[in-house]
Amino acid sequence: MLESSSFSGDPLETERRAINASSGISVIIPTYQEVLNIPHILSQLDALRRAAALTLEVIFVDDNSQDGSAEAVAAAGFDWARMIVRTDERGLSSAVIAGFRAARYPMLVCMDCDLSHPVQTIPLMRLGLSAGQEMVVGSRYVPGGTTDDDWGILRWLNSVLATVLARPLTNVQDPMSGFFALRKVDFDAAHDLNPVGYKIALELIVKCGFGTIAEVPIHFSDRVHGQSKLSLREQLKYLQHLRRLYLYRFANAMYVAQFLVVGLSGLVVNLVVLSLLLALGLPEPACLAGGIGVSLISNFMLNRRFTFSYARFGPLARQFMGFVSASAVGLVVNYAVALALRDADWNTSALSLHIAALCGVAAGTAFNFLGSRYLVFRKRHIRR
Ligand SMILES: Nc1nc2c(ncn2[C@@H]2O[C@H](COP(=O)(O)OP(=O)(O)O)[C@@H](O)[C@H]2O)c(=O)[nH]1
Ligand SMILES: [Mg+2]
Repeated sequence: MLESSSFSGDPLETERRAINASSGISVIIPTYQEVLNIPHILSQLDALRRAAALTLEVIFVDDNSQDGSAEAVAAAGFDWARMIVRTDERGLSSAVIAGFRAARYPMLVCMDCDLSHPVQTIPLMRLGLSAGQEMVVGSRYVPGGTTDDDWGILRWLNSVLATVLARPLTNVQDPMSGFFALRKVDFDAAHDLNPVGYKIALELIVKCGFGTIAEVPIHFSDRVHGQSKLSLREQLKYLQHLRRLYLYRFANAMYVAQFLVVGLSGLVVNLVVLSLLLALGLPEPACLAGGIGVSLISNFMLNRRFTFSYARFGPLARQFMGFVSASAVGLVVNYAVALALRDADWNTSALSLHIAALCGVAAGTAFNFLGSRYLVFRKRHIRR
């Protein structure tokens, strides 16, 4: 699973990034109400530290659990283990980021406190980084990786679905893993980290732009003590997180895709309103105008709220006038392109007018999109 690669170029840069068999390791463990697990994970790490002669620090980042966790770390009496207790912030990803910032060694490891991640894998992760990998992920889904047997079908489906949705962002088989290692220098250089959500590995994979990521198989054990904090709410937040990462990675393609989906919804709104007004017995021209008017408004609102959500605090009236103008010009472009193509000297066939109309729609939509993206909802208009 480990593919070796080496860094080229600047020798200073190579030295800065070097990880070797004696590099110190900072293990970051986010915790919330894990008092029962803390003594166990510390004794596992202590055994590993002695057996593999590791230079190691362990930083628990706890969100004020007030269940005796801080006392449990102190009672263990290890000078290489400490706990940061946060009272001003909550959340798994932001806890990991805080721990990574506080770390003092060149190699960072993140793991759960619930004993589901095998500590013996840590030296292998260091080997991966020293061989030139930029990140090493402890993976359940590469050959040799396993989970405890009692995963129900729902839990399994949930995990597979979450992983499949992340596939366009990364080839890593288990980007949902909470067990991974990377260099401190790479973490320090990462921009725009968004500390929302549960999937900090995926966030780092996308935002650090890693080219070489290795996966080492792990056996993932179910937690024995305490409860999982992965709630339905966190899982819904994951969809939001994914949308942000897609926007980050594929910005313009995402704007186009969302704009087209909104356009299709406008088509449905238009036809529904048209039918309703007809059923109310209004004259046909009024029904047509009603359908167009309501779909224009719904398209505007949806584009403002979702497609170009960065602009949702901008001036509403001005944006609406701009959107109506861009749509009107789009209509003219649509009509002009369709007419021009119809008049062009093709070998006339029955379909040609339809094809001309479709090309008109495509040109009008493209025009609408560009007008919306770069004029109506342009970024520099935003004032929060
Ligand atoms: N600091 C902090 N740690 C958290 C929070 N939520 C979960 N954790 C810790 O993050 C790790 C992963 O959470 P866990 O409940 O095991 O999630 P699961 O493995 O997906 O079931 C555990 O060590 C938790 O104690 C949080 O809000 N703040
Ligand atoms: Mg866990």
